[in-house]
Amino acid sequence: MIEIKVKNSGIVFLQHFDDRNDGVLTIGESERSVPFKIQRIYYINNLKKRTAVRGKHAHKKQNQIIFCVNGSFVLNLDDGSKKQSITMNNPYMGIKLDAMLWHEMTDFSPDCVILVLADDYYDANDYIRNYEDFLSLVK
Ligand code: T46
Repeated sequence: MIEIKVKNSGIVFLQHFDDRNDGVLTIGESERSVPFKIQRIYYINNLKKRTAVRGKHAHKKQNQIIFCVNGSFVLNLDDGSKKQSITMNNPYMGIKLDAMLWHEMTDFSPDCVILVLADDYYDANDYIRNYEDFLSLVK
């Protein structure tokens, strides 16, 4: 069981039904198992290079939950004081990326599929992409 050590994060588990050889059905409900109203979803696939790096930013206001629905990757979290790396390989477990949490995704398996649920529409101004700016804002 993973213990979240950084601030502005947490774990969400999704209910799922295992039909054995017929597959697994997984459910997330807005404002129920997903602790906000879902305004946007996006997914990332075709991660051909294990050495790819994604993320490297924090959000000013937006809250999200990130899942690895297939394969694996490493989620690197940094709240400005503590850092934590989580191997994402459980499709039923989401990690909360609340506002003001620096996150980077690395070490992608070729079959990795990432799903993200967000509580707002895309807004380029919500991103903090400079790490020094993040450190001064998070204090
Ligand atoms: C995050 C991590 C986990 C849009 O136009 N609309 C969108 O909703 C998103 C998510 C992205 N974009 C555009 C912006 C960029 O031109 O897609 C391009 C790639 O986005 P970015 O470089 O931000 O991708 P990642 O993987 O570094 O970050 C993404 C999310 O953007 C970010 O919010 O928290 O996944």
